[in-house]
Amino acid sequence: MNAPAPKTIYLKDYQVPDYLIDTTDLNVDIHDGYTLVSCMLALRRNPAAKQAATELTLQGADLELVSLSLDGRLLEEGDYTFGEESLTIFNTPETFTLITITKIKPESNTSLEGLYRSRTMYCTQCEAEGFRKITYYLDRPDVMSEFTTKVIADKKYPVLLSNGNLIEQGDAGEERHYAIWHDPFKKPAYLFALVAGDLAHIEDSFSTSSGRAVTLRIFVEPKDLDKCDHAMASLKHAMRWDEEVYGREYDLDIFMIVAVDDFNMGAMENKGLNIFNTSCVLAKPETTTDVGFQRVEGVVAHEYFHNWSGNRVTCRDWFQLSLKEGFTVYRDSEFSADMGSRTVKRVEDVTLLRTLQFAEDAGPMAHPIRPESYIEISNFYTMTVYEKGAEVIRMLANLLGKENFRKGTDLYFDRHDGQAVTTEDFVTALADASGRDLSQFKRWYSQAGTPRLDVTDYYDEDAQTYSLTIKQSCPPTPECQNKLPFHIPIAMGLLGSAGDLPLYLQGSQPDFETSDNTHRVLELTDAEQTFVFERVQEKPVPSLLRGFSAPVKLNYAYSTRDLILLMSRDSDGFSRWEASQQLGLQAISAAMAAYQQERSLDGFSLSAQLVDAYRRVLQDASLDQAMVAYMLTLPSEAYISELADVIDVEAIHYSRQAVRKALANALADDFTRIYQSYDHRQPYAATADAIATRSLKNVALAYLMLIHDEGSIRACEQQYRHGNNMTDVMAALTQLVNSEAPLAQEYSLAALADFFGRWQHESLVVNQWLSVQAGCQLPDTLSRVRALLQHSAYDGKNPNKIRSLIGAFCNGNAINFHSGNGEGYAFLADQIIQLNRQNPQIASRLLTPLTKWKKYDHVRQQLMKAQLERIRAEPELSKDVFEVVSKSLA
Ligand code: B3K
Ligand code: ZN
Repeated sequence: MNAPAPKTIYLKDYQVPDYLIDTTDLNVDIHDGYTLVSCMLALRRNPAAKQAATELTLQGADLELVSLSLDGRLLEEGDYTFGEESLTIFNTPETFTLITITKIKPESNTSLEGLYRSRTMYCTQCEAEGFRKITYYLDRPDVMSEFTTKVIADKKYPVLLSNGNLIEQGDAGEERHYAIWHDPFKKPAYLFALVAGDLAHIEDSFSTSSGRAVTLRIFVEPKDLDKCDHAMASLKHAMRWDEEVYGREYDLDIFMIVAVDDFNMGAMENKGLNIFNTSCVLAKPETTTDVGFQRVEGVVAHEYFHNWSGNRVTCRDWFQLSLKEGFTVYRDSEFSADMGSRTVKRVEDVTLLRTLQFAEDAGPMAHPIRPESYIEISNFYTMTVYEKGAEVIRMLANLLGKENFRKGTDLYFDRHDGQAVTTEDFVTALADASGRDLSQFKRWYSQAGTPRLDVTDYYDEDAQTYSLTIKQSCPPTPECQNKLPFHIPIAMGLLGSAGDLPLYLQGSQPDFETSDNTHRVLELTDAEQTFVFERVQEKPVPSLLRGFSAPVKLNYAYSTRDLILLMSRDSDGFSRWEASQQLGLQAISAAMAAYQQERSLDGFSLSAQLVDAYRRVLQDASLDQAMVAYMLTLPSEAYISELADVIDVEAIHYSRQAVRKALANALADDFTRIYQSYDHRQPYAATADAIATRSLKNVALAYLMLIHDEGSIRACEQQYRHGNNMTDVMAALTQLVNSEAPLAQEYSLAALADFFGRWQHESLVVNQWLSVQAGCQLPDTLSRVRALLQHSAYDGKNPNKIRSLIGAFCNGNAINFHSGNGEGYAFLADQIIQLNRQNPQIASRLLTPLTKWKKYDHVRQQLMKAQLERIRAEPELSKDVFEVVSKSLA
């Protein structure tokens, strides 16, 4: 008989907890092979509960109960009962003390949730529901308690950490010791953390704006001590920024980060003790790319910012996840924009959103940023909750303006400090502080799907008016067929032949006081609205959705000439980039049409006006080099696929390649000039400027490598061999690995062997080596991936290795993963079946590319579906995998 389908949890069923836990006293006694957890809870009936409860149900999973006592009385059979993942105690009084002793086995915990062992250390991951794997508890975010934690372990683990401040430490018998930590701030169990290990640390200090001294420590394995400086600098920048921009100060005497090699995601914001994936904390130029440096800065800031947006004010239930995640992503994104280039950061965020989040919104797992239901909450740490959630906050910030948004967040933090609240509470605080009516805006929280804007225009030469008619619609999603209109801010301007035109919008005042009146935000609230501009002396080209002011798809029939004007003249940097992407798409579409008609793409060429326009970008000294690099980078295969109704894998791949080759040939001189003027001996710096110049130079190299001339291939090999930083080394290696030219192939084999020989002891560098091979676009990559699974460098239990090899192949290598015979799909299903029991979260994440099966041709659909069905038929499917597979097949 099949096991019953796992239960769905609904937002509408939310009820306050029956009991509250005032204090939690934990005693975690770590031994080789097992850990004893004694947990003393001071419980009290919740005055807000509808009825006075007389029993208490605690959550617990994979625990061995050793003993249970209530107010000093040992409980016996009959006093309590076990549920599937719970323990219910009968006849519970108004207030009482409960002591549970449980035994757990961190060494055999492969799910990496709860307390587990990673290499030589013990560490925890409790969000969302991992604390129940440590002890029986009211494991829900609206139960906030004051924690005191005693950690006891052998002295071979000299570092013993938990949340809050250290209040005592000492010996605990032969070769053992203890440390007691107390966290004065009430918190939900998901923010609990504990670490025991042989760790080294760097230390610094920070003086808060009110003059309090905070000790900052980053703990790592001793071999990694030379890779912590960037994270420390980022942390201090983030602490200062949060004071300046949000008025938020840090609140404990110490802030700690611990780097762990086996970690399911990037990092975790546990109160005062952030635990990080090594990939998001360690960085040095020789081992880490520019993207890696930026990721460390962003993630360190993100986790730090959670101290207010997430910890001091937390979520009432997991449906409110975007309350803390969307807001915190918005905060970290603005921080990164302030640290580097605002336009560049915007382009990067939008690129991510429009490929991965838009695809999620159009697939079987689509959900609003505040979902209505889930089977496994781990499946809802999604691009939608995080990235679209951040876009929703960005729209609010822009609608309110800087001052009112700050008033709103101040009110939110003051009003709800120490509470577990809802997204509704957040919007209410913003509305109250600004006086704005945000009731229609709230639909962004409850309606899934990417709205589409269809824009038409009309220029009346006689009346000198220009009308923009904007229609909004939103495709149906699994849980909602008919959407009500959204409140959509559309930032815009009008371009004439000499640049931006002044805007005289009918019915509203021109703004010459705070601006030059060439930019404004239209607020679309109806299904269709017309905006009329007066005193327009020539037919303008509309610049729409500047800065990507809303997470929507915009359709306006731009001509190539319009786009070239926008790309070269728009005052908004984002719009210039967007125009470059539209132009790229037009060229790729032309190539796709030829490919689909079985015409050869050899010698495919581009119009002279397009080539000239790109050349002007390359020669425009006023532009940020990073923007030039992005404008010269064609839309990715993933983005083109997202836009397609039916994804034609080969047509997309070969057409994009053909356009790239055409650009390479047409602009070879400019690319050569850029490449050769770069001084490879300059010392590495992770500044925005240095990153920008490097990225443009490496874009130039990538184009030059498509020409297959010996000079470029040799230059690439030289860059691999002599590059003084990992960005340049990886850029060169990637080009060698992906080039069809025989000489490059020869170099690539030598370089791959050399690279591994040089870096085999640096796990994070080996991950890059795995990824570059898994991402190889040439034939036969799957065999190489299979061989790498057996390589000593691979570890099938380590999420970073799994992502670097299997993830990189299945998500970043469409032409090979989607190979027509379906072997890529079968390969992925094999991996998921194997991971299902070992690490359900990772297994479920890996499923994503198969869930998109409906977007492919009939043959691929059948092949993908067959693999999903094969997974579904597996016995003992985890809730995580079950939910994604069953929704995909529904
Ligand atoms: N809050 C954590 C994510 C936890 C994921 C649990 N499956 C990291 C972050 O978003 O900051
Ligand atoms: Zn977060």
